[in-house]
Amino acid sequence: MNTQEYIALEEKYGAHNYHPLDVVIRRGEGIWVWDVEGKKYLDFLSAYSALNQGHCHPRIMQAMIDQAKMITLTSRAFRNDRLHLLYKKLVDITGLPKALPMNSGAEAVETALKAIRKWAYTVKGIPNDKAEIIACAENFAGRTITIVSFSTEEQYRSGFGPFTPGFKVIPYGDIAALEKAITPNTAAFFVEPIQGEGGINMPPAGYLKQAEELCRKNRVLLVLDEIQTGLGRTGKMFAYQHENVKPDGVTIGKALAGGFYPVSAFVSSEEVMGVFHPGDHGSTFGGNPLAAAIACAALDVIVEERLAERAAESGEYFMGRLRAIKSRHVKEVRGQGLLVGIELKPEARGARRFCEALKNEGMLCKETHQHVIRFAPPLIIKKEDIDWALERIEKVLITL
Ligand code: IF1
Repeated sequence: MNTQEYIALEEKYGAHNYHPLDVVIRRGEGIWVWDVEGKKYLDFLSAYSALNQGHCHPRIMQAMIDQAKMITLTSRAFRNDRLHLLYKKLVDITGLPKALPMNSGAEAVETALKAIRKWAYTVKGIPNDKAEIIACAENFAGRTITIVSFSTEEQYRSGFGPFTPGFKVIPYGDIAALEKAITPNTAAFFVEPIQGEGGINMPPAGYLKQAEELCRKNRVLLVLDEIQTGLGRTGKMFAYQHENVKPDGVTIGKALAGGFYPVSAFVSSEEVMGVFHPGDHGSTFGGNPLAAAIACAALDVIVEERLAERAAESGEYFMGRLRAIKSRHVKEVRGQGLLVGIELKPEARGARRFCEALKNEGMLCKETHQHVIRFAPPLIIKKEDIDWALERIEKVLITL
C-alpha cells in the first residue's frame, strides 16, 4: 500500500480526533524516521517530547526485551522486583522522597490533583469540598474532564461539560495575580515551568522562584507539571532547576519511558503522598515490572548520555542560529534548551503551511496554537544535524 491508501483506511475506520500531517511512518531510529515509501525525515517533534532519547534507543529496547521475557504485569495486588528500582531513580532525580507510578501524563496529573485535595482536607484543614487549586490560562495538562475543567482552550472543553469545580485560572507569569488568587482555601498552585501546548510560553525570569516563596508563605503546595519540560528537554533534568526551585510535587511522563511504553509518575513529599492509604487510588498497569524496567533504562540513558547538558548546548546554538534568520514571517523565537518555538506574524497565515513545507524538505514538526511552529528534536541530536535542519528551516522561512 502507498501513503494515500494507508490514510484512506485510517480515515475510514478511525475517529477523527486528530489532523495529522499526511506522512505514514514505518520505522524510526535515533533522530530519523522513514515513511512507507522509504522517504527519510528528521523528527523535530519527538512525539511531543516523549522521545528525548531518540527513536528505538537500543539500550531501552534491550531492557524491554529482557524484562518481557521475565514478566510483564503482576497488578499491584502483588509486588514485583523492578518497581523499587524506578522509585529510587525518581526520588534521586527529583530530590522528593515518594513516587506514585501511573501510565499516561493525564493520570499522573489526576493523581496529583487527588493528592492535593486530600492533603488540603486532612493536613491543611481546609473545609471538606472547599479546596481550591490555582492553574494558569493556556495550560495543557491532559484530556480528562477534570483536567479540561481548568483549560482555557475552548476546543478542549466544548461539548464535554459539566466540569469539575474547585479550580481558579489566572494569567500565566503574573505573580500579582497569583497573590490575589490565594485564599485560606487554596490548596495548591499547579503550573508548567514553560507552557508547551500553550505556545512555548516562557514566564518572566524569577517567576517560579517568586511563586515558590508565595506558596510557602501561604502554605499552598507548589506542584509543577514537567510532563513535557522534564527529563532534560529544557537543558536541565527538570525545568524548575533553572531557578533552583524546590516544588512540593512534580508530574513526569512522556520521555520517562523513551517512547517504548506509557509510564508516568507523581513524585512528592512524605506529607503529601502520605494522604494515600491502601485502596485510595491506583490503576491496573501503574508500576508494572515492564514499565519499571523500561523507565529505569530510559532514565539511565538521560543521565549517562548527558542529555540535559546536550540539550542546553544544542538549544543555545539552535536558537542563536534561528534568531539570525531574516524572515518577514517571524515575530519571535523563544524557548529553553531544545523546547523551541517560532511565533509567526498573523500575516504569515498560520504555522501549518510552514510545517507542511518543512515536511516536503524532509523535516517533521508540528504547529501549536495556529501561529507557533514547535521544534523539539530528540536531545541526542548532533550539531551537523541541527545545521541540516537549519538549512531547511531558513529556506522555508524565506521562500514561503
Ligand atoms: C494530545 C503537547 C498537547 C502535556 C503536559 C500533561 C500532558 C501533556 C504539559 C498529558 C500531553 C500531549 C498530549 C497530546 C499532544 C501533546 C500536547 F503539549 F505536548 F503538545 F496536546 F498539548 N502535561 N501533551 O504536554 O499527558 O496524557 O498525553 O500522556 O493530547 O494531543 P498524556
